Amino acid sequence: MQETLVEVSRVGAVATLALNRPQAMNAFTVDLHRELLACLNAVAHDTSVRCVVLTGNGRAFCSGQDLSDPAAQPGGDLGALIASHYKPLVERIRSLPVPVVAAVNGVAAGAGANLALVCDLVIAARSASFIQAFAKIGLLPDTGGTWLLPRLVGHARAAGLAMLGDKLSAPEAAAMGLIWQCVDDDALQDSAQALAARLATMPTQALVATRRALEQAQHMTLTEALDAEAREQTALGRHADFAEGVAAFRAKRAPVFTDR
Ligand code: T3D
Repeated sequence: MQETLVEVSRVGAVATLALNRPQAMNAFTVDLHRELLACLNAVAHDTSVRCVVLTGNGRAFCSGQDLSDPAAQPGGDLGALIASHYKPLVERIRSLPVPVVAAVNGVAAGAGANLALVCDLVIAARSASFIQAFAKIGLLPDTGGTWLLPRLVGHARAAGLAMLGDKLSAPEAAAMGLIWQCVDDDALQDSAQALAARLATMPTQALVATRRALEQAQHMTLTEALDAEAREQTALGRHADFAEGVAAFRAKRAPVFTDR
């Protein structure tokens, strides 16, 4: 029987996708890429899903590209592998119509580190770590690393992390603002589920518009960003969730958001 490379589970409106190649520290093969993308597409189209948690089975979150995979051997066309698998994966996560929480349960190395960092909120176990392992094998950060790192922690730290490839502990990552939160190991999955359940009750389209606006504002002037905020706000102002938010505020009750 074919091994399930991504385990999918559901609690309420939260779908959890767990990378499931623990024997290889959840390293990416072409098959894992295909299965993860299919799962992300499925949750994107399932309107009952309002938040996604991405995590790993076993002691790693993800160790990046599987270095024994025939598709990634020295001399091969690594750019083609990125174009056909890593780029679509990152773009799928960043365009998902619901927020995505990375629950980093162990080491996140190479593309695995940037897979986590591309998610909306990253929560990590205290014993987890982040390694921009690329330079150690003669590569540069991919899977969005060159774009993400300076935006998250500034140029000096981005260059240090990317060029040295040292292991950064989860507490250090939280302290430097690379990730949202670090929690005790045995609290990770419950904390990630609680965070996701909270996001699932929130106005989904506003959260996704926030992701989009934060990203787009990076290459805008302040005036352009103000205009973009006005455009997004005009659209959100016409959604049922805004009406519900205001009605709930006025009635001093909890809102029930339904737009997705
Ligand atoms: O196509 C392209 O290449 C372009 C795209 C590149 C994207 C990338 O992600 S490049 C970066 C690739 N990843 C790495 O370089 C990380 C390699 N792994 C490590 O540095 C270490 O394994 C870890 C720091 C992740 C964990 O270290 P440790 O000491 O906890 O465990 P370990 O003993 O090294 O690994 C445990 C097993 O997992 C081991 O297998 P074995 O000996 O028990 O049979 C090891 O070979 C395997 N493993 C870990 N990472 C990978 C892997 N096997 C294949 N590929 C891996 N990336």
